[in-house]
Amino acid sequence: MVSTNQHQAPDYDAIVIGAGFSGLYMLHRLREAGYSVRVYEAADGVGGVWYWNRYPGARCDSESIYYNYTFSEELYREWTWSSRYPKQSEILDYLNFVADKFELRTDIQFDTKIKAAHYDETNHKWNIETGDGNNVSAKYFITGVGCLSAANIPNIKGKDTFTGESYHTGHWPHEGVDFKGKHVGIIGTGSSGIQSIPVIAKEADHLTVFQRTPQYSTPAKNHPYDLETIEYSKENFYQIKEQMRNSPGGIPAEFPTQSALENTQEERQEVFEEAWEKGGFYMQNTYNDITINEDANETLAEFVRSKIRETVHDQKIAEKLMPSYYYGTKRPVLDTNYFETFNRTNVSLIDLKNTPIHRITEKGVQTTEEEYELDTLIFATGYDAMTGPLLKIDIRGREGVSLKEKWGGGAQTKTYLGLTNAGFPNMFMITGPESPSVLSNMPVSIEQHVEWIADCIDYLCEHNIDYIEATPEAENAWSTHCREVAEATLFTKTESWYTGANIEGKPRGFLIYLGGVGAYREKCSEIANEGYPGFTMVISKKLVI
Ligand code: N01
Repeated sequence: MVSTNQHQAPDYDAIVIGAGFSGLYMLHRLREAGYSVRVYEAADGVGGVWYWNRYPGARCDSESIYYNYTFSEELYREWTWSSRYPKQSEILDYLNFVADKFELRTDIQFDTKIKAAHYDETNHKWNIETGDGNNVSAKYFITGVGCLSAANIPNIKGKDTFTGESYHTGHWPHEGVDFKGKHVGIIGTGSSGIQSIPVIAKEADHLTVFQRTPQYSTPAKNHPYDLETIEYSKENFYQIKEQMRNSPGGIPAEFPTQSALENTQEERQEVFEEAWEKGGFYMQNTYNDITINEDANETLAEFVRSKIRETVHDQKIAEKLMPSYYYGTKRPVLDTNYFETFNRTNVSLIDLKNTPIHRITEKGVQTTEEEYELDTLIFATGYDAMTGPLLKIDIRGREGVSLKEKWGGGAQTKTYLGLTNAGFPNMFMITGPESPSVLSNMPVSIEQHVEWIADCIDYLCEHNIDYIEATPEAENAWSTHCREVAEATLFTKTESWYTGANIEGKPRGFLIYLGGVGAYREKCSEIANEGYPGFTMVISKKLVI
């Protein structure tokens, strides 16, 4: 039970959970404005998901020069990325560099999980209980817990009986894993599986890939940066920053204006080939209707399938790798030699759609057809996304109602702008459900949220406001808008972690705002500039708006 410290001033102005991209910048921004802030972090270092995701081949799919903070030109100029896509260790080095440069560690308590956060209506403060039983309070409670930090290990029968080593990609041992001479199995072919499979295959004696859904993956075409690119990005800092902030996905890109169906087959082939050659996320940016029109989508889907057929020598294996869902409606994957890996003699592919896993045994994985004996079993099985990390904490707002109850375990998740919740005064979520979050370049979305929250807190302090809280009406309207935008696309027609379908028993819902980073920023700014319509603000029980 969180202690209430009746009639006492809070210990801090703000408490932030998490020391990843979100928490670090939130701390810096509020501290610079003179607020007292305490950050709590479960790990023993900064980095958030980049602290934990140390699996072989882990890299970010956003290009390095765009995958960083832009709040400080000095910081941007001081840091130089080595290659087009940053590897996990380099991102972690970057975040450590940021923490050192802005002397952030003094206000971060590491090795500390947050167990509960309860709102105290009498004193307008949040009482926080840490995992080790300590209590602390703050006027503002801010979550920077990430969207993909609650690891999912599916409840496969017998999963605890396996006697070999087993790991989840999102909780990889710091010392690494030695695969030499080992028979390794991996369950899952999302981004984590597809990045790690080619690397593990090179080291292991044998690798067995257990695939449930084949993926459209495109080559990342990673390469070391040349001096020219680095210099260009630094010299054009402001221009790049503006492009990122106002683009649909948080990355400078020209938005296509043409439908795939307006081109002939030959013309499309040329457009797709060009995008394929560039590598990265250019495929879905080839035409303006890839994610909204089934026929347009199929042209691209078939192009990628033809690439898989070309790459994989054994056509029986290629057929098993053939994806059939709408392209892009599961998170697009970038790879380095993924399909090529299935040409190796030490790699086997098990199609779980034909022969599902029956159980995990002491020795390995038993499908309906065969038992595969393994020394090491890897779960590349993803995350309880968006709501999972928040619902792991006992967060309670007004009248003791928990976030879990309010969101109906996820089924009735509603937020205002993905930033706030009715019934949870002075609580802010960085990249919460119903914001662009995972369908954007995360640092750009994180910066926008941090800046909006900091400006909002400034406003509250300047006007002596005790608390701000979203109205149920504003929340309903925002949620409806999010749903309508999503339903006009193909995203909601595919079962994915975007819809919650990857977690047994999780209610379905599409909790990402698809209107684009630029449009979303405009909407949030408009609300701030107009004095926060959609919120109630109270000074000592006197309603101000
Ligand atoms: O997880 P996923 P991930 N039996 O959920 C399978 C970000 N990220 O960790 O598709 C058998 O995508 C599941 O199968 P299915 C990125 O946003 C970014 O790979 O549900 N299989 C799927 O194949 C990404 O999208 C980067 O049928 C089971 C896999 O496990 C997100 O994190 C790198 C199963 C899970 O794929 C998550 O990626 C890594 C079961 N019971 C991650 N349960 C970069 O930027 C699940 N699966 C590079």
